[in-house]
Amino acid sequence: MALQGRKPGWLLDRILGREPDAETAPTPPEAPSAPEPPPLSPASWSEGQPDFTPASETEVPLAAPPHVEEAAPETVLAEKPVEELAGATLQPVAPALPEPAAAPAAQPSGEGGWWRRLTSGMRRTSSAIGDSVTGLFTKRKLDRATLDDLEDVLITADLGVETATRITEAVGAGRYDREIAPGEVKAIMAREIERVLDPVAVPLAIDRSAKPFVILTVGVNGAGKTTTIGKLAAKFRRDGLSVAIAAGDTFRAAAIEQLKVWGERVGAPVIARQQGADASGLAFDALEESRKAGRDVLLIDTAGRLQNKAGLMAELEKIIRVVRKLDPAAPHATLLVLDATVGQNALSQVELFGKTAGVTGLVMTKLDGTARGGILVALAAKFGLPVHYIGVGEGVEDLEPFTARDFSRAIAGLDEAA
Ligand SMILES: Nc1nc2c(ncn2[C@@H]2O[C@H](COP(=O)(O)OP(=O)(O)OP(=O)(O)O)[C@@H](O)[C@H]2O)c(=O)[nH]1
Ligand SMILES: [Mg+2]
Repeated sequence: MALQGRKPGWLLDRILGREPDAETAPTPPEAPSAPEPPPLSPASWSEGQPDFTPASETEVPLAAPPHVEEAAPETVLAEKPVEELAGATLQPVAPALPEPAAAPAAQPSGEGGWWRRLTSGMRRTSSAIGDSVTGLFTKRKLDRATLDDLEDVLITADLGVETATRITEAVGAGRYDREIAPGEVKAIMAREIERVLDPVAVPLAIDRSAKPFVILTVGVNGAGKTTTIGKLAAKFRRDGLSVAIAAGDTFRAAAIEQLKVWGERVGAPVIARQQGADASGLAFDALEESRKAGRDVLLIDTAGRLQNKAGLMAELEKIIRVVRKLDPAAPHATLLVLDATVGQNALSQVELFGKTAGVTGLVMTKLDGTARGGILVALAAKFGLPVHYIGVGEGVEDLEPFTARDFSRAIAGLDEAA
């Protein structure tokens, strides 16, 4: 998978906490080719039609807006039936944006901050497997018992039975009664995992002719949808795309505010209604408005919902139905945002969101803070859905295109992307 301006192994370096060197460090993204419009003018928000002029790219911050926990949408829905709230008028984004709470600065190195959390976080996944392998295979001849232990380690690490068996068989093939170095086992493991991940490591391709290319994000509460939208909007802006964001999580006022902060920071207009408005109506208006404005991309946020709550899942279907009235091809991408820390529950999330929302691809977040990164392998083996990005921190830069090779080697506990 091609990564713009990045050498092989840079992500592995980052995941494993190594200082990026001249060979592997990511190069800064190229500036958009189109000339930058003037910065967002707060005055424009108070006029009838807000001027959604993007801010300068250099103003993109490295800290994340806060996530404010509030009542789950289900509770709010019970208080305010959606029908009563439909037809609310479109609200321009208010100019006064709350100051975000102090968030970790995105620095490529140094003490503390996200870099250290990322390192120790992803290490939990790699050492859960890598350390066990080292323990199992150091100065020991290969026999059935060792292979059974290896299989147990891999299953416990959320890789899934199928892949665990496949790896165990590959390690055992022709090596019984021989000593095998832990490094050799890890290399076989990485190779087998890469085989599983390779078909799903598919970049999210934006069709610029769609105008806008509509991306719907779905997922359970707290998975990282809103944060991922902010990170994606920043990425697209850096690629020179004109981006709008629809604040489709209309259940919580804090959710709308959170998105507005992101929009302001990344230079993307946020189309919002007041709390409690009908999400599908908002999505329709946002698409219409983005189309008129000639936007390249429209990112639609949605409220978090449990995959087994039929009423809330039906609301997602409604959003999709309604945007299709304007553009039968929309949403062009439906991204399921998955929190890696939930482990096995991710399987049911993919299954149920897949059925209801027609998920076209996955983004896995919070890989920086869990030992359960192996679940991505189980998901790839079971569903084969494209994995577009991984979230490795809360900052705007902490979203990486998913690459099978680096991820496989990190999981296997190898520290070289050779
Ligand atoms: N460490 C880490 N934190 C993340 C990542 N992505 C998101 N978060 C954090 O996870 C929390 C929830 O993120 P949100 O983006 O608000 O999640 P959401 O899915 O929009 O949540 P709801 O709107 O409640 O459904 C926030 O504190 C984010 O900063 C990630 O990749 N790594
Ligand atoms: Mg949200």
